[in-house]
Amino acid sequence: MSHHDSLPLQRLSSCLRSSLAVALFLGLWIGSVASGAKDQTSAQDSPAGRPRDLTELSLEALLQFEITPINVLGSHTHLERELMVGYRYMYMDQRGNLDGSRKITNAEAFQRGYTVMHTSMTMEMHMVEVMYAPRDNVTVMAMAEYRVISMHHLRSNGTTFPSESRGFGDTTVMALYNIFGNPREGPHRILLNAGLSLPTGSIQKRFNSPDRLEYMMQLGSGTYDLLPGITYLGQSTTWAWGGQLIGTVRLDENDVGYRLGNRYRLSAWANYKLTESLGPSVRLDWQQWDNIHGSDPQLDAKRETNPAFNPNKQNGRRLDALVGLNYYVPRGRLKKHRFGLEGGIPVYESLAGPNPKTEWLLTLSWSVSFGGTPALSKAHK
Ligand SMILES: [Cu+2]
Repeated sequence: MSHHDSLPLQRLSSCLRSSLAVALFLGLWIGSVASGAKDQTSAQDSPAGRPRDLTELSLEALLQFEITPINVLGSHTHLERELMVGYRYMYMDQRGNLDGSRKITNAEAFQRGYTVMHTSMTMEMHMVEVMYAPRDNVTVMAMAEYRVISMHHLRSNGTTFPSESRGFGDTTVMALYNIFGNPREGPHRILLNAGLSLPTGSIQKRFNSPDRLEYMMQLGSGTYDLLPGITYLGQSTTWAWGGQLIGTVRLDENDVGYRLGNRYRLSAWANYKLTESLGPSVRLDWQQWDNIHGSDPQLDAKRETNPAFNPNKQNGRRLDALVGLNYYVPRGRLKKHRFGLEGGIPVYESLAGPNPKTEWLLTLSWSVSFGGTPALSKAHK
């Protein structure tokens, strides 16, 4: 009785929705590439109408094509008076279960006395981001997110059932301070990230039942969380690389009676500027998170039915390897638009469990910047 046979309609519809999102995104992307190419011959002049040396133009474009690893929060800054608006879509697919770093079958889990197992879980996140730089060395940002999480379950008696949770997640605000290096020239820069996560996501979600959903189906932490971090950025005319260490530190216990474990994330990336606007990327992303302190009293009765209800079985760590493609539109009607695509798989994962194992993840992003002062105006004049 494979879970792949259960609920084909739900699986199909979720599959269709993701394919649609991907198709829409690729359409936008190809459209912008085409319109960029069309404008290429007609737009060699600078905004001031002053003809400019081609090599200088492409150097400016290369410097402007600041690579932004699309799934690393607060990993780029903007120049003075530049505003950025962006949208990101993330899809994460989880299938089967891990106990530690070992795969565990449903039959094994049932033998241990559990009565319900998760057979698959998907998470979709829609993230809207706004960034603004009051000065070259300070950028502030805010991000809101909407999550759709769905799960499939198998009972020890062979029956299956789905559950779903959707709604706004927590909201993040962050200030980024450039503490070392020149934001207009590089090549080496260090940023301090000072972030705060606001508890806008529900921690009391239910689905077709008076019973509250498990911890991993809740949409927020229920607490104010600090996001302290440090980011290193390196850049040459053909490469951009960097690393970021960021934590999520929970400040208090939430109203339900628990505090999510702290999270730590270490990311390192490299991005090659293939042309003045196209850059493939590679990234390694390490994440680890602690157990829950306290518990949701409404979930305690189910601790023995499934590990997802047990606050002491929520910690884990994971190393994802990701590849991506970034496209920056240097001129034309879609000037200053960026498109990004990044996908990856965990190369290592260990979970207190059994709990759902991550199979793959995919992020699509779009952003556009407005205003700001030209990159060369201060540095070269
Ligand atoms: Cu930005």
